[in-house]
Amino acid sequence: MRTGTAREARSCRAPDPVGARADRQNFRDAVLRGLSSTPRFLPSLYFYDARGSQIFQRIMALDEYYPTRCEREILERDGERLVGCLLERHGTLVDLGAGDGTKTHLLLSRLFHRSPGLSYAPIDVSPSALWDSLSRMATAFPGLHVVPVVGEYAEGLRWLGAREGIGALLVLFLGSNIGNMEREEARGFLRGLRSALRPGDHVLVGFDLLKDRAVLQRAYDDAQGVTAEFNLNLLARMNRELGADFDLSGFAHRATFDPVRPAMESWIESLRSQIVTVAGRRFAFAPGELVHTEISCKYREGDITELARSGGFAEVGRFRDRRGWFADALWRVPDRWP
Ligand code: AVJ
Repeated sequence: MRTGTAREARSCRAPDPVGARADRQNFRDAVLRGLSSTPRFLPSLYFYDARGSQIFQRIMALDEYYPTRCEREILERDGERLVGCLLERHGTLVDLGAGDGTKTHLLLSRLFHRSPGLSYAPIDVSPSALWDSLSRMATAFPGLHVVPVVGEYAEGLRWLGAREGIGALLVLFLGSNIGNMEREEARGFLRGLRSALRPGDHVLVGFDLLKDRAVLQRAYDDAQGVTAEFNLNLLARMNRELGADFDLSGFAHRATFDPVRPAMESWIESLRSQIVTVAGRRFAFAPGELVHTEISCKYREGDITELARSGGFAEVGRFRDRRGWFADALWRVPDRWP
């Protein structure tokens, strides 16, 4: 994990080579573990290299991919109430999985002139996405105290636990990023988040709500094939970084709906019998074989209530878009727990 200031972010655009080596090592280990498992999987975390982050930007602009626009509608309409806990006081807006930061920009613009000593702490695994949003934020909000953290959520959480002098926290976990975790994993994550926080801190969590399955299917298998490109970029990334020899035309994107979790799931299907070399190891793929790449959970209102309770949070409010397709839940760390 690396941290720095906004000023450094502007002068030092390239990710540090030591961190990059560590990323590559982690990627290699995760890939070899996932491809050696039955059934095979690849962790969705690795979608977000520089290319993947760019493709995800294009996903967010798709007509079919409604979550981004739904959540933006909520942040625009209810922004004032969502950031109320930091208004007129010294505190820190923490962004878990900050991505390109456009949603955060919306919230920061409500806080910047009114909260003296405000800090902004974005945490993201993608150095390129982080540095981009940082330089944009430094330009939009001159003088804003920015503490960027390149790393996974767990590392970011440890950093949170060790903090001093940055006031009350409002932690953003937007975009239904929580949906990438299985239910039990999400519970553990939220418990860990709550234990890194102090009474009076707040979290704002975005949840994609369960809806008509045709709408879901289109959102995860768009007509232009941008989501397919996003998914198959995992193979291209292995070719680029691990000396793999995937022929991308031998694989296809698949999106399925699991009504039990409920969740959308993404897979990479091998279209023929083929042997691929990855980091010097050979892997045989059967025709029709599926590699699991992502789970995107969909939530019922009661699931959100249950997650708040099991995480040890008190729910302050829940905000939905007009169509009721997406919800942002505002939770507070209570004074006493349990
Ligand atoms: C960024 C994890 C919320 O699961 O909807 C978009 C990623 N995958 N299309 C999601 C994604 C396929 C997205 N999250």
